[in-house]
Amino acid sequence: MSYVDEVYDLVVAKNPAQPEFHQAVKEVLESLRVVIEANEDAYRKDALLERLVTPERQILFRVPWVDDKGQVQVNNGFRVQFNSAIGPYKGGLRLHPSVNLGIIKFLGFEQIFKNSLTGLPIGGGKGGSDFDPKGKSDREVMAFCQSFITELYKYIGADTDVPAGDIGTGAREIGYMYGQYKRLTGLYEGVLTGKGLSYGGSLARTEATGYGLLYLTEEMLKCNGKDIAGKTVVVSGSGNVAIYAVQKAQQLGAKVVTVSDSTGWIYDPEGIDVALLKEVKEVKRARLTAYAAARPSAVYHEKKNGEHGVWNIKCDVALPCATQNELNLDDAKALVANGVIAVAEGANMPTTMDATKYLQENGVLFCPGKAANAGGVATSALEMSQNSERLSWTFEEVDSKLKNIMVNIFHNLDAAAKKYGLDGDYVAGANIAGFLKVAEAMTAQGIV
Ligand code: NDP
Ligand code: 2IT
Repeated sequence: MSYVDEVYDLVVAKNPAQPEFHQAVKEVLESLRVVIEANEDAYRKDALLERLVTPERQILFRVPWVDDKGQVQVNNGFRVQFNSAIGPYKGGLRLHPSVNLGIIKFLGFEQIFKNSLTGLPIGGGKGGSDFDPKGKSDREVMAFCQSFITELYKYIGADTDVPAGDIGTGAREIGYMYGQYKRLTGLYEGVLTGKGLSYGGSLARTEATGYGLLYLTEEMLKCNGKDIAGKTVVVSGSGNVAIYAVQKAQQLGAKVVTVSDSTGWIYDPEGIDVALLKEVKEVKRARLTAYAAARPSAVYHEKKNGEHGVWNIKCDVALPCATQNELNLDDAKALVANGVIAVAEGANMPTTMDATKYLQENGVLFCPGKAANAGGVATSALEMSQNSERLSWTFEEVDSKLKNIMVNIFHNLDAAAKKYGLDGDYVAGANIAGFLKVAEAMTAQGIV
């Protein structure tokens, strides 16, 4: 049996009931096959793949907090410190009821390659909790965040592990966590990114993932003789990534006609009104029904079971920006039937493996999340640099560095795909380019 298949079987056997983790590992290992097989004996002797798929450390903890009725609530807390070969662990904290160890491991595993692709010195990690911030008061969210950090602070630090936002963790949560970390340690250091601008945050970090997604998409289209201007775009999600993807797509001359949340989706043929979307989502923390109520051109659709509405709308470019496995084979068929030319993932692993294959086989330009959404973590690394030198850069400075990073990522994965005879397979290109740097660092550092 080939080394790649052996290691995949081992992952499934050793990590039962973690389907998302298996999926992430399978996708990466499948595309590394050509690289591994060229050097199989050396990699096998060093157990390089076994070490790559096994987190360096996993921290699982209890998070007790008191709700507004005086009732004690208990959540599960997680931090998976996956790989520190090329830098301190770096990756977000997800707060969502669906969070479990397998979800955090899939995200942490993806993060290793994503962070490598940025070209910046950051290792891979991820964390979070099954706490649901939705419908909670600010005081309840603060109580949870303080309890979460009261345990996690022992394991993180500006030079060891630097968490940030993800689903359910935005500026409010990062603020409460930072305050508690500072109180417990007495340190004013860049231990978290996505901080507010008044206490060490970076300009353009809020916008970075969505903007970066569009910078990369623009470059991918350009290198294939196409232009983002004038294109019709469908976006899923209406959180941090989606909002700034919509904004940048419009700035680049595209028309975005959809957004969604977990209960429904909007079709707005006039183009999404970003100011209204921000008011509804960032200020009022309301549902998309509030957007539809304020916008005559918008039609709201309640989400029906198993149906992912936005992918049935005719478009040129599709940008899934909500969550994992939100674009399946039926959705891919609908997109292809409607003439889609490009799909780029703002979310982590939003496209199922069979859907990815279908899109690629039908000539759709497809860029995976570990490359397309790397602008968020890249700008987090720029926030770490600013914190270290105790300076703040201008919006234009950060934004132009972000754009350079995204353009470079595209060219690196394109070149890696070509080098291994997989021209146009950007999934393989991203996995190979991300892997090679980490593998070289792991090999150089010996058996650790
Ligand atoms: P937010 O919490 O700001 O927004 C998430 C959006 O996705 C919301 O519209 C939410 O709807 C929807 N959503 C979340 N879970 C589900 C679900 N299970 N089913 C349907 N819809 C869902 O998160 P972000 O925008 O930060 O993150 C979105 C994606 O991008 C995630 O995959 C994340 O890992 C990834 N990402 C984020 C980065 C960042 O910098 N923030 C960087 C790189 C990747 P509702 O509000 O109704 O729950
Ligand atoms: O998935 C991701 O890359 C993020 N949620 C951002 C991580 C970070 O450290 O900014």
